[in-house]
Amino acid sequence: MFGLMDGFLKNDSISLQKDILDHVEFTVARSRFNFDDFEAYQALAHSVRDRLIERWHDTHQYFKKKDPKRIYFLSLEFLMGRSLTNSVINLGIQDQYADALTQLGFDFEVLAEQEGDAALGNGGLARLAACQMDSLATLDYPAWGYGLRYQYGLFRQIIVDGFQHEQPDFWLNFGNPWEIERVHVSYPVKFYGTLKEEVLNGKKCKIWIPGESVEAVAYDNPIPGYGTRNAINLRLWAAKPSDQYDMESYTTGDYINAIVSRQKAETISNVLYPDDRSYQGKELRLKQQYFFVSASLQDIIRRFKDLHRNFDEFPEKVALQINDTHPSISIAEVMRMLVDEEHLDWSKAWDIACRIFSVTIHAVQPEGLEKIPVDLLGNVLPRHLEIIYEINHRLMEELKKSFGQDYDKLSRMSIIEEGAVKSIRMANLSLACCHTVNGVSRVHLETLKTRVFKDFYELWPQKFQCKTNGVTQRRWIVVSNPSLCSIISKWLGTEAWIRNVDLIAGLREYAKDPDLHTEWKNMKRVNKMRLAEYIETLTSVKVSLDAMFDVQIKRIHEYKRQLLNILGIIHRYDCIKNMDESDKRRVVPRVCIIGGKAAPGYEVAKKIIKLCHAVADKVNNDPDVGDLLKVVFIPDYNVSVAELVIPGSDLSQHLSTAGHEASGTGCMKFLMNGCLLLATADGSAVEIAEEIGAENMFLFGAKVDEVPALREKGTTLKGSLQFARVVRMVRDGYFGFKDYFKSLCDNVEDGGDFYLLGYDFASYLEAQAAADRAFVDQEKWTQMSILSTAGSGKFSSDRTIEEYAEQSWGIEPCKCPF
Ligand code: 26Q
Repeated sequence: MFGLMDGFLKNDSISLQKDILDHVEFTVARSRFNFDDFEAYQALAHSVRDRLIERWHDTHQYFKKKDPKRIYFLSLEFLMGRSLTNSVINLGIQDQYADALTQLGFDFEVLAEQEGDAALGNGGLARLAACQMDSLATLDYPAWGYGLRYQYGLFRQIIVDGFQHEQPDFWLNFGNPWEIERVHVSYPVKFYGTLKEEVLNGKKCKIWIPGESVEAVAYDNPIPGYGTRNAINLRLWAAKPSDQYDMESYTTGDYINAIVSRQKAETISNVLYPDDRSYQGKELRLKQQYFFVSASLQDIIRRFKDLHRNFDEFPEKVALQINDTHPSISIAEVMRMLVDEEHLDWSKAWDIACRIFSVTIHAVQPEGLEKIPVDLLGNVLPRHLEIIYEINHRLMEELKKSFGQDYDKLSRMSIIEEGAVKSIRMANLSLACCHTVNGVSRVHLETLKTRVFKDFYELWPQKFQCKTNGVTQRRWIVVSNPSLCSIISKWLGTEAWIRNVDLIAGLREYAKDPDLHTEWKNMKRVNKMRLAEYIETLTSVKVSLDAMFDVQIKRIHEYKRQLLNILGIIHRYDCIKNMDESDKRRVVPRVCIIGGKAAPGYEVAKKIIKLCHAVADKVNNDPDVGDLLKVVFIPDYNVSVAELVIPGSDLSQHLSTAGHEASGTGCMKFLMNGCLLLATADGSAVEIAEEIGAENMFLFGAKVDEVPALREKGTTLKGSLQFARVVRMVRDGYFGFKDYFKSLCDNVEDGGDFYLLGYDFASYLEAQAAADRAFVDQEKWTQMSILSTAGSGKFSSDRTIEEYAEQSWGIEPCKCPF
């Protein structure tokens, strides 16, 4: 057992140097006298990986010994970004590594830039999963993450002539030092086939005879906690051809075709689906969902059976969290495993399923909830379809007891949706089974209760819980804004806030302190300088550091209203054009930064990106405007771009039409970094206003409960004259591409303006004007900025995870003692 107690590897800077050089020579296979930055990064990453593995082994051995109830977090997406800096910080050996590298003639930060992003997710939901893994590890919870190891992550966005193009993300091409391939941890996953009726122990039952088997191979990704030795596991499954399958084809001599068809198995984990609801009902998507769910559940049940025989104990040892309805086929799979394989009674199995599952919904609109056509499910997973029918039959019987013959209600609550395409409502399946249904902000939960799942809420009010999202301060302050991190620790006199973020409220006391103001402004300026350099390298636009850096970075979507932002920019431009020189002197200079990806099939979103470029072209090249206004589109927005942009922002925009953003988590990252928010009263912004005081942000626009009535009024609602004027400029071809932009203009005028841009425009401009006025008074601005950071404590994923642990999962920390 040598090394177990103290850790086998040494962490002083001399040992680290030796270790890095060994990895250069033996892992990367380069001469230790001649290697470049990328090779140095690889060697460094392997040296960090060794240390991660050490803790991860200890943690899992300890979990095994203690056998606590574990939480299994199932998600089709994890947006981890880069791992290097985060790992060395969480391991607590950042300074030692920095020293070791300096002595080898390298710079830690330069090497960190060599790493590509792990982008196995689309946006909010996926980054939330990553933040929650960090919190689970840091808070010592016995947790596992399960997902898919896509070979291609989210597409790379390139911009050609202002238009978005998509390119594949070959993220594994140069190897991935952060994962451990586990060829011996693999499970067969079955698809297709037929059902056969048989009599077993005098009972009629259905036997599934699958038609295809694909092997799921585990890739483990250690997730280190901060300030603890615990490192938990994110297990991602890759599809490999199964050896059990198709031996027949070899013996029949069709060797070449047999090999080719084997290779097809791998397509299951090939590519991440971009978030586009029009992809619903696709066979490959369903196969991805079932593939990772089936492998994960086999793994979980195997682990349970290592120590237990009786499934009565299962709910005491296992909690399953499903991240949106994407993994909800797991409910049918648990039933299949318990009934068909473990031979439990249906009612016993259902009781177990109801005690282990909880779900978090991230959608607001009923249209955002997944449906799977019955024909598709029946073909790919015939036994699961039958199980879902049985669950539904029993649900309907139960509902009849409460609602009698109210067939409208019964059909709304049914798991089966009748209609042109008969479908399975995955959300209703989740609601029928899960003991807890979580919303991601207070307003979101309210919408779920009163609109989306009204019937279910009336029946089972106790299931509905609010778990307002949070993000991890480790990634979003400590890793991405080290200067702010030092300032906070210095003024609080402790680093304890990194694990206990409530302490950050202590900064309020110094919100007016001139010395803190000086340090705060310097920090912001240095971060802005870094961002300005990045902007210039990428777009050749030079920006002034005295300007307000005004940022909107997130997925491009109509409801997020990047178009409102651009129309606001056009208004600002129009005003500047009509000013004389003395008026111009009073203008607060702005750099308007927009970034984000549009789903490849989402035409409107792609037009918005083009409009942004068209406006930027005009504005940035207009000598009348100069430094008063610059417009920048940052291409290929991802986690590491966010880490650079957020610390360098003054103002950030969150413009969703009220009632459309379930929570929003970007705003929390800006808040922590002391950027002021300009936002609608939507999602988590409502709770942010409560924490920091509405007077410290710029709120505008229609409220959640006003929106339906405003929509009723439809086209009779006209926007202001100012709105008409800016839309007219686009219509008239002031920015070119007149025909191409016509439909964007139609949507917000004749088309009914579903997202209420016209209605909110005047109030938006007022909020923008208020931001300008505040920026002029730099002392006031800095004070608001400090109060934003100081009020961000609630929005840590540590708080969210503690709420989940106590209120949904019933788990306790399990801290590795050595
Ligand atoms: C669905 C079907 C087929 C293919 C893809 C999808 C798909 C994929 C991803 C549908 C939705 C998503 C992602 C949704 C998402 O990110 N939602 C966001 O979740 C955040 C975390 O809770 C919230 O803060 C955001 O408000 C919410 O939009």
